[in-house]
Amino acid sequence: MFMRIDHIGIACHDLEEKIALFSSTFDLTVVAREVNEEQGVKEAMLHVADGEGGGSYIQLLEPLSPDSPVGRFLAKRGEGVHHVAFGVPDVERAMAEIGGKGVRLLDERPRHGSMGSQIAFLHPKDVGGMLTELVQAPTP
Ligand code: V0V
Ligand code: CO
Repeated sequence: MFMRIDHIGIACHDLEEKIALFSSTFDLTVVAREVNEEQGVKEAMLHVADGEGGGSYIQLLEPLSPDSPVGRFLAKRGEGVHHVAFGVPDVERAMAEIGGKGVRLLDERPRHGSMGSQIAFLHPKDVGGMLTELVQAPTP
């Protein structure tokens, strides 16, 4: 079902500060930036490696408002790992398969994600406390 870990999402208060930290500590390069109003985030993707069907990344996330998924997470838990995203060949098929096992889907249909991807989230309470994202990269 999964081709690779697409990205690890890190919640932070100050995107520019954390870009500087991750680039200098791990020698990573920012390959994309986006403001995603629907998800309530300003985000940056730092390239880690290339894998089957696409790359793997660290995704740094700053909330657009306190009343957003990442804003609420920061208030409750502080900065740190927010979600794990898996690359899948077909996000709708993965949603149907995983949803069929009783895991709650947080999205009824795929949403727009970073770098032109299609994404959907699974409820952390049904996956051992890990907020899980499914990512279908755009066809090249
Ligand atoms: C909340 N909980 C988490 C969590 N966020 N557990 C693990 N990891 C997280 N990130 C726990 C929380 O502690 C509560 O447990 C429970 O889930 C309900 O959370 P809540 O406090 O009521 O918080 P809400 O209202 O924010 O809801 C949480 C969910 C929400 C996960 C449902 O954040 C959501 O829909 N997330 C999906 C969208 C998203 O995260 N977008 C931002 C990334 P207790 O305290 O009751 O035990 S955007 C992105 O990744 C993009 C664009 C991309 O990759 O391209
Ligand atoms: Co993500």
